[in-house]
Amino acid sequence: MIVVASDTHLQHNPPHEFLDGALIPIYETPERVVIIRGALERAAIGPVVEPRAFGVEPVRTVHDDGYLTYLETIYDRWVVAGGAPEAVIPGTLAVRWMSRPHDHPLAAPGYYTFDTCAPIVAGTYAAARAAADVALTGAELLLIGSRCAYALCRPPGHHAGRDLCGGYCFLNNAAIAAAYLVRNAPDATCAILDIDFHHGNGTQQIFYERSDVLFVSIHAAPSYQYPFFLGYADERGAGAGEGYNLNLPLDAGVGDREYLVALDRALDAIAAFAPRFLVLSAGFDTFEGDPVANHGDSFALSTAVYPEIGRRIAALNLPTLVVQEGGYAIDALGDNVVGLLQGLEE
Ligand code: SP5
Ligand code: ZN
Repeated sequence: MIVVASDTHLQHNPPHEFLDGALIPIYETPERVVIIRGALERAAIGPVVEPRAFGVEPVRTVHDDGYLTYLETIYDRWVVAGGAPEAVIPGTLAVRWMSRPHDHPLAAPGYYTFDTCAPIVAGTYAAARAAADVALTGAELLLIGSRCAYALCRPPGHHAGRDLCGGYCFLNNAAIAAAYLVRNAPDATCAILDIDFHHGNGTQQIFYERSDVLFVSIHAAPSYQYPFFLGYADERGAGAGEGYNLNLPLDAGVGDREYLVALDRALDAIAAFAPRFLVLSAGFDTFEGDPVANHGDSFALSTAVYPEIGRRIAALNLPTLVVQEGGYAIDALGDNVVGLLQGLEE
């Protein structure tokens, strides 16, 4: 399986995030990619190729222009205006129903951000664009006939909406890849299966009114878990997209067996849609020891389940792009990623 990866992610290395009222060392670290690459190498999964530079045009099909300009320019403007040089983290969040756009460097972060867990540093935009290029390069591989590719994206993407960052995400890599696939293959459709522990609220928002991209997400129920405000089962899509959004929220503590039952439901829905392509938003924070999920309400998946998840997804027999999302249990992350990819290849 071809792996696409870039070192540009190293430029995104904020020192902290503001989580549940505390300023803490950020969980989403460059080390995650180092760990994954080491494990891929030991397992002889590869070759590893560099992304091609696609330019901003395919990113603009998913994200708002004002938002992209914001991401590219805010760090310098923020520092000049007196913001903390460690990272841009908004002190005011614009509740959209009672807010108007605002371009002041200390106000714009609150307009374009939905939480305090997406700190921006000088290299964030370059890293996010490189991650989008990694996903697009993987998409290109499917277009030329590859059955499966792994896009080692960092920063992750599935929480990023059309004009919002949050949850460590700035550009929605999976959405950008899916949009590229359906635009560049005649009459193509694409399913996105999101198996990150957290609901892919950004991806859902981006495709909510579209019928050419089916979004299916298995995640911790928003009734008790981040991102809280979306991810319920009754969100089924709207307008032309009605019926093309499927949320499968799960209780805290689910183990391998219950998870695989939900996975089979997701796969049945995807099989019924019969898409031309599959994009897998692959988060590994479903693992039992994940520190971001763990509040007593994490899932309890074992390392042994990831190959089985891969095998069941592979049984769909669809050209599949695996896009890296979350996963913060550093000691197990490499094995879990390798397990999923090996299962997909069987
Ligand atoms: C891509 C991705 O996985 N983003 C996740 C961002 C989650 N951020 C907030 C999660 C809050 C969960 N509880 C904190 C528990 C600390 N031990
Ligand atoms: Zn997650």
